[in-house]
Amino acid sequence: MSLFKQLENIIRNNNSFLLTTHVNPDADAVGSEMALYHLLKRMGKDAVIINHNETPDNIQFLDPENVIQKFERVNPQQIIDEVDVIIFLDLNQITRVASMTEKLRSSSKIKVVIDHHQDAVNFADLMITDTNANATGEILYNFIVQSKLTQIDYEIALPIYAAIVTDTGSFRYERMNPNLHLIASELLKAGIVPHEVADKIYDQSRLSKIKLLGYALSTMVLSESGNIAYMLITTEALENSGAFESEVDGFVNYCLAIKGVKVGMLFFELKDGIKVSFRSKGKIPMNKLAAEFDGGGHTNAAATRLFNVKMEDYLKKIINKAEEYISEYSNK
Ligand SMILES: [Mn+2]
Repeated sequence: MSLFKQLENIIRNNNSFLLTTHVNPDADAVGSEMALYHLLKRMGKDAVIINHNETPDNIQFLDPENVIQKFERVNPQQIIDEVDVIIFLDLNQITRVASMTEKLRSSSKIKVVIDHHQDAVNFADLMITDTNANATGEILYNFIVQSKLTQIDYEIALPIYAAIVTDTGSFRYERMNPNLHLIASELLKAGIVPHEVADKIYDQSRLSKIKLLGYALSTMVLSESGNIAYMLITTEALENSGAFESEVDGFVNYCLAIKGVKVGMLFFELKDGIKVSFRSKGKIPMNKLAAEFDGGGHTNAAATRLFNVKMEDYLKKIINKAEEYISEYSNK
């Protein structure tokens, strides 16, 4: 039986669902949750969404009725005990749910993963992991169309469109394919207005974030080879700017805007360790580079979070490792 058919059966044969996604949720994470939530509600099912984090301001429009709840504010054990199925979206390792990991791991409820990242760890009863998909929202679109469980109307098109736009860097990353533009076309026919969505997601920044971006850009360094550009944000710089930690997402992409640069990195110092974001052009596998330092992700975008370490102990190590990956994979 196909994976979609198995998912359809799980949905049809059960009544209550808990949806969740990864730490620091993006528009693909929240959009996928909301699209599936609407589908389940229309089928008369009970559905709750619980995330480790609050939804970022710029994608709150995907959840206008505030159905997404924050883990630390609810009684998670009670909710987990009451549902039939737990569906994990846009993640393929259970630890990505952060504070919710142990409670969800120890639950004996039916578990489903719908995701598009590489290096999946099988922890669910049904793993729908398609690394060719540009976004988890794209997988859900195909599932809804094929299963015919509901219509792709504006309410469902909006979160799916937001998911696809952000996970493709506005339709320009490497995995883009003709079919995704056909999907986008269908979403536009359902009433999506691209400039309105783009304005909400990208052009509602706070001044403090843009100022911090300015600072981050001013720290940018090119490695000796010219292959790597990286930026550094210290906790002090973050505090001085008044920006939020989550607002740093996406800064790393500016590293790739420099001619000749193949790998971009952002070193972000946090109170209890560091976060490193990796971006690459071509086939240089950032997921593998990140995995050398306990992280993961996609070929062209990955990240790691290291606790209780100092930036200066890792900066050189990570840059050297990145140079090795560049020489190994550049001509592949
Ligand atoms: Mn995604």
